[in-house]
Amino acid sequence: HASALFISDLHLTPSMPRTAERFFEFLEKEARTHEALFILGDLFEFWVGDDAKARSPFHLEVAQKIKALKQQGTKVYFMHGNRDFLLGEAYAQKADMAILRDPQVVTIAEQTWLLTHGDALCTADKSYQRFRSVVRSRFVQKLFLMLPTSLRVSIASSLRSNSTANYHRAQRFKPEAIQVKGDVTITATASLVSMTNCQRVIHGHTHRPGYHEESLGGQSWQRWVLSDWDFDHPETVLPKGNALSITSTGVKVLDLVRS
Ligand code: OKV
Ligand code: MN
Repeated sequence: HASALFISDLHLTPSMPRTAERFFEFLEKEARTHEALFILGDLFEFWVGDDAKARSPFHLEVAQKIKALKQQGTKVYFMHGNRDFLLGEAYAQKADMAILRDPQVVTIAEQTWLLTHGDALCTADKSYQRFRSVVRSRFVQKLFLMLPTSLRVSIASSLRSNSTANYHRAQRFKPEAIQVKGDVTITATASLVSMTNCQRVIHGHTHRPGYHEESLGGQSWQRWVLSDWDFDHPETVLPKGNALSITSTGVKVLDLVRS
């Protein structure tokens, strides 16, 4: 592609209508001017199977709006995040988007870019990586999808409330400098860079938007981190959300709050 946009971590749910509205506006404005849109995971806050969402008007609307962008000429790619990893071909077809493997190397404006959601790089968080290897195993996913929808929904909500409680316990009283468990590690990034031979990395997941020039051993790379989106809680958190734009003229971060 000659130009592309990258976003991640919108965490869409029907209970966050303003974030969804900003996404729809983004699809009609910013995304239209690029050849491709890459959604690098956690488009949705949770996902327990395409069948469970088939009758939800919210998820149908999101699919229709993404499909409309494709019909305007922008290709849409989706990579799974740690929350919506069960999003399957049925929903992807409704939205007319192609599912990408994590990691994936793509060529944009004559340069190669390494795309990943980012959770697999958070190797300091051993308990998360244990959880990940269980729920992302093919076999476990197959079994989970055989359960009745109502049971899947209740397993999911108890896992989520558990994880929120653990998070708050772990983060309590800790200065920001030592909250490192939730960030990607240099060693995991270095091994991905060397495995793929690609020195420009784009990911989300950590909710720590930024740009980093890093190196380890003889290797160096550049790393762009996408922001999470939140336009629903203006009283407690400032609205946030960004997109990375790559065109023949360069790389630009679009602040979706100020535009
Ligand atoms: C996604 C996360 C909930 C983190 C469960 C097997 C199991 C799949 C699942 C259930 C949960 C996804 C699919 C969700 C991510 C959480 C809590 C923390 C840190 C099984 C296969 F357990 F039964 F074996 N799930 N959902 N978390 O609600 O979307 O990523 S989820
Ligand atoms: Mn994530």
